[in-house]
Amino acid sequence: ALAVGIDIGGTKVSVGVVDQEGRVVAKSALKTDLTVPPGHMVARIAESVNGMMAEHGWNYVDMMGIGIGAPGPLDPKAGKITCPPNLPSWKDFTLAAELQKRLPCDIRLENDATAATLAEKWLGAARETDHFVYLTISTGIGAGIYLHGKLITGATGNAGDAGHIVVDPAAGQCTCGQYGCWEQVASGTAIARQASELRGKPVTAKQVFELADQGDSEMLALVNKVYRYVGVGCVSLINLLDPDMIVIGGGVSQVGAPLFQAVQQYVSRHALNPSGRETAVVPAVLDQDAGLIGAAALIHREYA
Ligand code: ADP
Ligand code: BMX
Ligand code: ZN
Repeated sequence: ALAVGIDIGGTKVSVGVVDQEGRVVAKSALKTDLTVPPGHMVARIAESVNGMMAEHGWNYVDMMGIGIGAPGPLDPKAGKITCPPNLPSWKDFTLAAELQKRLPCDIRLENDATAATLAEKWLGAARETDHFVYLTISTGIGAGIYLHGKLITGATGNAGDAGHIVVDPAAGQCTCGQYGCWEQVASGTAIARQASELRGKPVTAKQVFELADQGDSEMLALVNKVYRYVGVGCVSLINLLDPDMIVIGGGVSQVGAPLFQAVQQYVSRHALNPSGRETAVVPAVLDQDAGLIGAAALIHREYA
């Protein structure tokens, strides 16, 4: 049996078909275009899904459903994005209903990081643990919380919006209105913004890490500051939730070993350590597909 997974982010949308074992059997990507109304993005997404199905000779009878992971805040029951600070034009957008008009199949919606959490538990780094936090460092920062063998989604389905915990009140204002949110200082967007300010011209997050690697001292200082901020946020999550493991995915996690070493070291030094707790900080095994497989897992897996 197959399911469609749709992972909507602030930068890109991944669309794919995933089988019952979690294998991605078809996949394509779109750029998130904030200059067009969300209805246009939905049309592009539907076109991509329908194109993929036609190409493989699948029809909707073959599909158990469509799972969507999207940035929040959102209303999973109503299938609606409510007031996303990073997708301002998507305010009160009835995403599931709009997609339903074009894709005749059951649709489930959850936060993108929440969906990716399911995938890492199912097939990824957290298979063996019942207590972990999944973190995406991407356009923003999002988290999913899995404790006592259960996904924790909260009263409205929005638990884990960790990008908006404050790590430095002296830092600038976040899209949510607070000052010094985690994603305001350590997301991919924040890394690019800080570097661009320093250089007086556009610099991407990927370039920041490349320049730092080549010995650029200004970019190296920025990278180290970002690693420390990632560590600071992880320590707060560990002290609050007592997970065995923090799994990190999202575009920025592609930096790899230097990020994981720096954050692990910060966590080992600073997280409270009752009865020998040592929380591992590890990469998402499903890497850049965690969100996509997680979206499909909303259909394939029991989670609520
Ligand atoms: P989305 O937020 O749409 O889910 P991604 O998970 O790809 O998308 O995250 C996008 C962010 O990741 C952007 O800020 C981008 O600059 C950054 N990014 C992408 N590739 C890399 C890389 N190789 N190294 C560091 N940052 C990266
Ligand atoms: C933001 C928030 C979260 C989301 C996280 C990662 C918005 C639009 N979304 O903190 O709900 O999980 O970003 O989203 O404010 P991504 O687009 O970076 O993958
Ligand atoms: Zn914020």
